[in-house]
Amino acid sequence: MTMRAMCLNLCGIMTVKTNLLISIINVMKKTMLMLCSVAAIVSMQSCKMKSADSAVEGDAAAKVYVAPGKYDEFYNFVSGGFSGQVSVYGLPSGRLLKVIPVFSVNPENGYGYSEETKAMLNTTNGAIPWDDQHHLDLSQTNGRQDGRWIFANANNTPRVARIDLKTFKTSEILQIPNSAGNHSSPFITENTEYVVAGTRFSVPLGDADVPISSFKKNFRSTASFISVDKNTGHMNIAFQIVLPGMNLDLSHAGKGPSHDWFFFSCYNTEQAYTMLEVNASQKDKDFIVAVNWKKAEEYAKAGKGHKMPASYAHNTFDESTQKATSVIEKDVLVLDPKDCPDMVYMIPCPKSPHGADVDPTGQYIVGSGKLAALIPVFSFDKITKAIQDKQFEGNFYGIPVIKYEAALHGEVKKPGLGPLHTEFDGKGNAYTSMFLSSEVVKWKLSDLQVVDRVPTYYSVGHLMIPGGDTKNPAGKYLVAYNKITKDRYLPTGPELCQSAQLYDISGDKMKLLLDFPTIGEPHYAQACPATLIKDQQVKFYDISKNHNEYVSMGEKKANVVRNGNRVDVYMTAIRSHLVPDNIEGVFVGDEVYFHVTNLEQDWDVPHGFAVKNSTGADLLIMPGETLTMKFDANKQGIYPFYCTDFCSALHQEMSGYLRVSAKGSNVPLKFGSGVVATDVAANNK
Ligand code: RUQ
Ligand code: CUA
Repeated sequence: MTMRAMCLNLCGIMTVKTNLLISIINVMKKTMLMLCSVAAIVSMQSCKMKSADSAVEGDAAAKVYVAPGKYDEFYNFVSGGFSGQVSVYGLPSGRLLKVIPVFSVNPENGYGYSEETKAMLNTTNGAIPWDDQHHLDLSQTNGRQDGRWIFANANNTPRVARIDLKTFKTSEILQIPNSAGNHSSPFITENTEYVVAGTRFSVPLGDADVPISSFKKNFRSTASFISVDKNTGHMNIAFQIVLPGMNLDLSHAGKGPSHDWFFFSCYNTEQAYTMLEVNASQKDKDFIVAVNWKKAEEYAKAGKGHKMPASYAHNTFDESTQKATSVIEKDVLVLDPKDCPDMVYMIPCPKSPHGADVDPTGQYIVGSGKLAALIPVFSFDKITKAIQDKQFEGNFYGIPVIKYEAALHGEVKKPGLGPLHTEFDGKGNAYTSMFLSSEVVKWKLSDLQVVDRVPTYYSVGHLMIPGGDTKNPAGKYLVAYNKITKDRYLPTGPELCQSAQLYDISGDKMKLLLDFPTIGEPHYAQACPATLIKDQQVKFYDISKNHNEYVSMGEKKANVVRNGNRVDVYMTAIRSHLVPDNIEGVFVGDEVYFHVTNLEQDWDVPHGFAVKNSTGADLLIMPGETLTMKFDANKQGIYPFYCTDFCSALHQEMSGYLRVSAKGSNVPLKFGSGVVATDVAANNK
């Protein structure tokens, strides 16, 4: 495609692809008077983009080449957006290593289907098989990544998950009450003291039934602070701060000097509840909400909050019983800024800010106003001083509003269009994604001058530098996560892939190295040196510590037990057979529970398990683990079952038969295998 054709196409996409773009441009037209025609500038900027080929230099291939058998330098954890999962890539190769099921069921391994994992997806509205997963944050100690856990948010049905990086499994999911659209989440404090969860959609507290038009009076946003147990990682909502009705968008914790603070961006301070694309873009400035969580902690301890009845699910996976349980929590401690002076301040921020990002020193807070023509950078020292000197310009529902100029370090002028997110390299540079002008812009924190810009293909959302939101970024690479790929990949029907782009940021100029497609829609991501994680992996579960109530400790323990119309099959799997492999005496109307224990004690020897016509999903059982599939015997017949994971040369032989007979027939309950010949009577003695 010629350069010109590509630009025309791209400009076409920018006008046709989403209404969002058009409405953003419309709002910008109104607000950015100095730009004679924003649309023209968008197309100008787009057309300035180099073609893909010329943007890649000759040595790019060598820089991303990881030789066969060699490891990548970084793990890259990428949010799945509407896939509800988290995917793991190696950097710099961009190779997909794993998809971790978090908020969506995963038939591949039975997550959300097996009896052991079903409870992970429980909510106060029953089991929910899906969510919209946007942001991730790796646990930290002293502001540095510690490789223990990664936290993930669910937007739609507000939840926060903790994934254990020893097993790459979801260990805990906590639902958030008094919230909707859990978007400014799951950002963490420097020592993982807290994970936050802020509402994007304000709602009435306590699920009250009120007219939508009573938004101003009845709707509230909340910022929940979830404490994380230092040793176990166990989460609990420590307190929830009630804020005015508006949309909390994103957040980041302070660090170093700003350690005690959390910064949330918000939009819709107009408090619109209809036609937000117009009505929530009226004001020139919204806010960065600065929350002193240390103070909040003290107020909570001093009894300044009140316990409010609430109902939310708290799901944990117990490694020893290998089973998830779901508990419904009954209340939440609520703090109102009215009763807690000096806990919350508002900082005016142009215009409908999206990202709220804190630099590695903890001194600078960057608000990315997606409709603003500049990037405001606030200084923590100045914020502190402004609070001391009471340099306020009024209040918002009683919360003091600091004067913009008093908090401002300075503005990055003409950075590009549609700033969304900022990360840092630890060398004094910031990198901001520009959604509308499709580029990454590098600027200096000291003098706020733009020093470099590179195109993205296309419409970058989040960007990420390994450790780029911590005290010590690795700073070698930057990854842009793009919303639109258009002509970059082989077409795949109406939906084209979304993708990540890897840039080398080790020199003065950013260099594009690699494109790689992603699972679902990528939003925020995290990356850390592989050395932090790779040597702590659980290789298999010690079978002697398997306390699953349906474990079979060896083939001799295999069994089939009937209780009314429930039939429990205690089954074992080891290369290359299942015990028992013949089961008879099951009748139409029975509920059969296959409890399959993988007896292997070796790394990377899972066995799979599937039954013909099962309406559930595959089980993928790790060595030393027990998983359970419920099978409804609906129709008479012979049902083969087999191992689905090619585990040995005799994998194809790893199979068996279940016989389902008509109700009322007199087929005795019987099971066995060529390895262990037994029957129910012998086994139950
Ligand atoms: S948001 S770009 Cu959750 Cu910025 Cu995705
Ligand atoms: Cu076990 Cu194939």
